[in-house]
Amino acid sequence: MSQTPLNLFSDRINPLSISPLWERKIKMIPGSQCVPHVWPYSVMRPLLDESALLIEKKEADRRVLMMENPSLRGSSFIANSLFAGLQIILPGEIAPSHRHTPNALRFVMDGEGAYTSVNGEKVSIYPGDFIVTPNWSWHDHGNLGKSAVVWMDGLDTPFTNLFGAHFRENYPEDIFPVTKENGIGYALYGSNLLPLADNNLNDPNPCSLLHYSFDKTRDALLAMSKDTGLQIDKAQGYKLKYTNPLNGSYPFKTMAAFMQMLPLGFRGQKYRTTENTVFNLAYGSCRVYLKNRTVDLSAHDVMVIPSWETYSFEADKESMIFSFSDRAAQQALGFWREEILSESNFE
Ligand code: GTQ
Ligand code: FE2
Repeated sequence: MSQTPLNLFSDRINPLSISPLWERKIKMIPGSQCVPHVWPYSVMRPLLDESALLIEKKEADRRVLMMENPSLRGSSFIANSLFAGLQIILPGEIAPSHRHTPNALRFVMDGEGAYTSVNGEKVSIYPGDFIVTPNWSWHDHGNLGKSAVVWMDGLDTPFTNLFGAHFRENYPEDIFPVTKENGIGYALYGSNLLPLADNNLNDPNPCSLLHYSFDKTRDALLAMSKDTGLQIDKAQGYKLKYTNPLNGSYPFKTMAAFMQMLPLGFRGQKYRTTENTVFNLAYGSCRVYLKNRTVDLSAHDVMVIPSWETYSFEADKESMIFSFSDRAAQQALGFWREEILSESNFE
């Protein structure tokens, strides 16, 4: 480069940790360095079974295979704003109680007999269920059944780490005392009813709706698909968001969660959004058209679609897809956008 006065100036300020805006290299367009990626269950499950033999019972809480975006190797993250891992827990095992500042969600994929306990409320969980673990709440998990249980963990760890606010601590015992009536959260908050006096507000460990059962979610989606008055979303099919029954907001300040149903033969339109999304196919099978390729998803496959990547769905069987994203944070901050790109699918 020729030594113009401007170049000489840049060279001089560079050692002072100063850069001129007129030379800035950051992206000022939507999208990130992350790429869409799929982790097939046919690959993940044998690896999880193998990890169960390698990682001891008392370390069961660390038996997670993290799905890292190919462009974020070493970061633990599946997208710039999200963490996702698959966890396996064997019959008789417990994952010791702890708490952390990241919020966590679980989506149960396979196996029966597991429970999770959040701030002293124990809930039995079944495939297709969605579970909320609010930040800083004590939680432990266990498997009282006869088969291995696999679920997906979704966390907003990139947010706590961005702010330098990641705290984690272990409870002095393996299990946090169960102090609440079994199923209290569901009974109180899961039936379009709310307690008149919200004593919860003064409770350091308030109870709330922690568990959204697949039975109800599926029934809602099937009813939605049969009601001719309800319009199908041209890109996403029939789609429901999980909400906090206290105020209808997303279950977390950062993360939103959804379940969608693609009817048999559905051909979705090309779509893109700024939200980073992790999908997990609950049942059925579908095809996803990406920019330069297509991927086929079957049950329990995980797919990440990072911000502003164009995709469309096509269903060769009736399918239900769970997903979580950073939409809650993006909408709260005024960043969120979406776009339907055309009337036609990728060919
Ligand atoms: O099971 O509580 O995948 O704390 C990452 C961090 C799972 C858990 C993860 C966690 C957990
Ligand atoms: Fe945890």
